[in-house]
This record gives sequence, C-alpha cells and structure tokens, in this order.
Amino acid sequence: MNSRSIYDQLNSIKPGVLALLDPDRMSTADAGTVTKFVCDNGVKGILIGSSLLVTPHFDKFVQAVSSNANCPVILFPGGSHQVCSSADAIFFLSLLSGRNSEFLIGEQVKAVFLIKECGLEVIPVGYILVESGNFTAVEYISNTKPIPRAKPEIAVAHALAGQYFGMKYIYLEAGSGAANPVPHTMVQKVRQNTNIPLIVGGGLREYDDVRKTIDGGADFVVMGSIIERSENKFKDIMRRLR
Ligand code: 1GP
Repeated sequence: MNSRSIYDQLNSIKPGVLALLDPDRMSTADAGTVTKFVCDNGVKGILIGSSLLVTPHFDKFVQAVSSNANCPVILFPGGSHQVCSSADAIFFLSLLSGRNSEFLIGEQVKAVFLIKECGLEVIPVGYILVESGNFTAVEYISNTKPIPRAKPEIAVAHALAGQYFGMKYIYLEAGSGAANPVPHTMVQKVRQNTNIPLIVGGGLREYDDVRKTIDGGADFVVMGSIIERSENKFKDIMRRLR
C-alpha cells in the first residue's frame, strides 16, 4: 500500500495527463473498460465529475472506475451532491473567477460533513474559468462569467489569489467540450507568476495544443471529450507525449 498522500503521488509524476470521466456521458457498464484503457495509455490520475449530474448511479460509476484503476481516482465535483467514499481524494474546488457565492463557498459548506464521513483526502483547488469561444455547461450551470481570453493578467490575479489562500492547485478551465483550449500565453503567464502546480483543461483534443500547454508550464493537462469521441486519437496523443 502506498502511504504517500494522493497529492504527493500526483506531484511526483508531473507533468502528466489526467483523464476526466463524466458519469453523465458514459455508462457505468463502460466505466471499467474505459478506466483500463486510459490507465494502459499512461494517465497519471482519473477525475470524475459533471457540471450537472443527471445519472442516479454516481456511486456505482465511481466504484467501477476505482476498482479498475491503477492510478489515483479523484472526485472533481460540479456540486455538493457529487461526493462518495469510493474515490481516493476530492478536488475541493472554489470557482474563484466567478462572483456567484454558491460556487465560491456555498456548495463547499454543504459538502463538508459528507466529505469528512467518507474519509476522502481533500485537495483545495482554485478553479478558474476561461472564455472558450462557446457557451459551456460549466458557465451555464455556475452562472458565472469566464475570464476573457485576451486578459491573461486577470487570470494571473485570480491564480495568485488562490495561491495566497493556500490552495494546492490552480486549475485553468476552458470547460468540457470547449471550442478552444486555454490560450498558451495565459498558461505561460500564470506559470511565471505563481508557484503552485497548475492544471489546465477543456478543449484539449489535438496533440499540438496539449504539447504547447505542457510546454507553457502546465503540470497536468486534463482530457475528457477526446476519450469519448475517439479512443484512437487519444491513444495517439498519449503516444506522442512519451
Ligand atoms: C473539463 O477540462 C476538462 O473540466 C475536460 O475538458 O472534455 O474538453 O477534454 P474536455
């Protein structure tokens, strides 16, 4: 058994790729097979979450992933209802870029006793939504405005605020299925001005974008939609990253 924290385990293997599995976009029956597939292709961790969560089978989905994974399984919740004990850890997200108190602190307060009961490792994450070129589910559900793509200094200010709050990661998010990923220049500027690990996700479906995001300073990149759309393409991106 590995006695290191999930946070330490993750950070010992960066840069790396995290897979996002969304229980609303994948059946519980497929979750185990997809988990083995992403693990065989070298992901360093698996995130599970959804902006909305329509499925009533969240717990079973997380169990199916956990029992087939050989890497950390981390909850990436869209709200306080996405908590269960079969994962290894939870990203305790605060949507710093928004001004909707529900996603800054409200949902978090609702979730704490269940998180405690579940014994999950809690990893505080400053979550920053960046304009992507289309209207994403996270933007709609959170009812927050993303940071303009051409304003990296605003992203830097929010990321630094997260660092000063003591958060363990900054997550720059274009939103799942984003038309465009977070601009590379924004990734670079946030990297240059902060000193906590950086996660970047949303709209990463092409090798060149993934490469530039890592070269720009992302410690972890997150891919979700491409796994659902084309396993071959995901496999090819992972191969080229090695
Ligand atoms: C969403 O960053 C993730 O939080 C994944 O986005 O589905 O666009 O890969 P995609």
